[in-house]
Amino acid sequence: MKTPIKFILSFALLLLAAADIAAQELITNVYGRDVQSLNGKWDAIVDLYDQGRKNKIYLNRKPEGKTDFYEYSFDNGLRLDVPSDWNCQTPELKYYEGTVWYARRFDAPEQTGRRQFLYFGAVSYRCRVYLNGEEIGAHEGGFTPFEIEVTGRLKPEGNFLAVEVNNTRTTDAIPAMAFDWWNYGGITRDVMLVSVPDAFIRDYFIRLGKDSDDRIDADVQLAGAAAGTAVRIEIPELNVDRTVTAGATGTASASFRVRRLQRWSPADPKLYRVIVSTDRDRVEESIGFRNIRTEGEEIVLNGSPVFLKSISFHEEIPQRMGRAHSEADAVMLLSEAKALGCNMIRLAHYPQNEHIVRLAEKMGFLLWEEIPIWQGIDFANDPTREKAGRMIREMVTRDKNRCALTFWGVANETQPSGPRNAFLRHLIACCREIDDTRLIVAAFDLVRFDRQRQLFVMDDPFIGELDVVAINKYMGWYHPWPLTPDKAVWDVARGKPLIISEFGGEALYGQHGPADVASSWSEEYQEALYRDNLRMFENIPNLRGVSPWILFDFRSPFRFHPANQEGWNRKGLVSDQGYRKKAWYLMKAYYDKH
Ligand code: GCB
Repeated sequence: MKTPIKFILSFALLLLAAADIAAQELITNVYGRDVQSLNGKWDAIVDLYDQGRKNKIYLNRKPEGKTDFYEYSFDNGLRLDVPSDWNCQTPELKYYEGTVWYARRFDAPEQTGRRQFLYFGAVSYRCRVYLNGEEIGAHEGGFTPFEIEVTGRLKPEGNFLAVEVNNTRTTDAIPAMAFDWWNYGGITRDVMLVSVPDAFIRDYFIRLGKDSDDRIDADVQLAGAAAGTAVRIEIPELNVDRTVTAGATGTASASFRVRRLQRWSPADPKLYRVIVSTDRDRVEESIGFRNIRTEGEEIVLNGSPVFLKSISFHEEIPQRMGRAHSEADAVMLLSEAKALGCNMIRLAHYPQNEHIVRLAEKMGFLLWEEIPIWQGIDFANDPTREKAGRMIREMVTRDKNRCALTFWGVANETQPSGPRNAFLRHLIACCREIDDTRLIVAAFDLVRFDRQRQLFVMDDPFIGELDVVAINKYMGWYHPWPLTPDKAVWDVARGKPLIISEFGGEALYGQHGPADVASSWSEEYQEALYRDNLRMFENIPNLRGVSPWILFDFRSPFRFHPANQEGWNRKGLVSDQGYRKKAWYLMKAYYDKH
């Protein structure tokens, strides 16, 4: 027993050190750049005992002399789709947690005066990247993008790219050892070779000024460009055509008033064509403009209070038992949320792919995005805190131009403690450093029933640090009702807006039984539970949104019940096969009324 544990730990430590060499800066809007897709079939080797690195299989050697041989080859073996998880691709890998090597060849016609970056939308959970036999970078965190510059390292033909992917759960990871979703491993999002001019537009943040309905603030960051470079910002439909000059650090900023701005909202998700250019580079995309703020207990969108009709889903296509990764997958998930009558999605419990975020914005969903600070995180561990900070910065950097993004979520169900508070404060600071326009939220589960006062209350002082407080509360499922739902009054986070960020219970689609017996796992029980909770919500004075848990049944390894769960969390309003349960109709009616 001793050796494998020691081995796993030292491997984890090595990977941790490797995480530091990951490229931290991201090129904004890679989908709007000159890219070569590296998606498709990759060769793969399953490396159960982590021997591949020691044996340098990333060199991809072939025997030359008569006495040569190598105990590996990427040719004629396992082939895996990229992007995708490995679990859904072969039965042998369904439960696999460990290392898989991915490799492919690609050509990269020579380009002069340009820089090239390998872009990975996400690799779950950690990886090292090798190009033409050399290690060029590493990354930790399964849900955020990273890039590695490869300028000068590419050959016109036959580049060999190998990625060592590992999804072993460790106590210092985020998420950590146990979490209520499937630990999919693999290169789960798009891979691209991005080409930009040697002086290029690395980043920009263009948004409606905080508390203004007609001032646009724009910050542009150039790379490799001389001070004094002119940066042009155009929004043709608003007659905006501004030129500003970059300073010594390559930063150019402008604030300007616009007239007759049509602000983005769920009812009218208006996006404008925005062009940022220099004499050397040009990027174009669609950006929307809106205001979001809180005012006492209200959440105010474009000057009017809004009630959030939200739903959560995992980045998973249940019918395929695999990670969602394509635009078509995004259409499937978001259409079902639209059908329910939602105006918001809580992307659970980690940043989901850009196809989902961008399509959600076009379809008119407000978004809550969070990193997987999900129970069991080692808050006292400094490297874990640094890691979480990097992760949340990668999330905010990627999505800061999406006006649909309303909430940065910093935690889900954490217990008060000094280290927890310091950790979460660090995350809030990381968000605000990049973007101080969004609302900061965290979901708590500490609400308890105070028998003396006959009220639901919460004691966590951390709520003082948040713009909006969110509560996960499973009345009728994990918590028996202490009184009838119509008498359940809440006194939680008064003075701030409150969202019920999770509630619900399990039901097996097609199973019918008594509405008052939880163990019937029936649609009737789930429906009654929803009815009771919706009744209780009427007694939460500062309630400004609800987000049932969850849209679809989802895969979860610790849902052991052989008949009713079979490895699925059955709290979905829609079954794994896409059928709506009774509670779906109740929720739909509630949303139609609000
Ligand atoms: C929670 C978690 C969520 C779980 C859910 C459940 O409180 O935030 O990730 O899936 O409960 O079904 O137990």
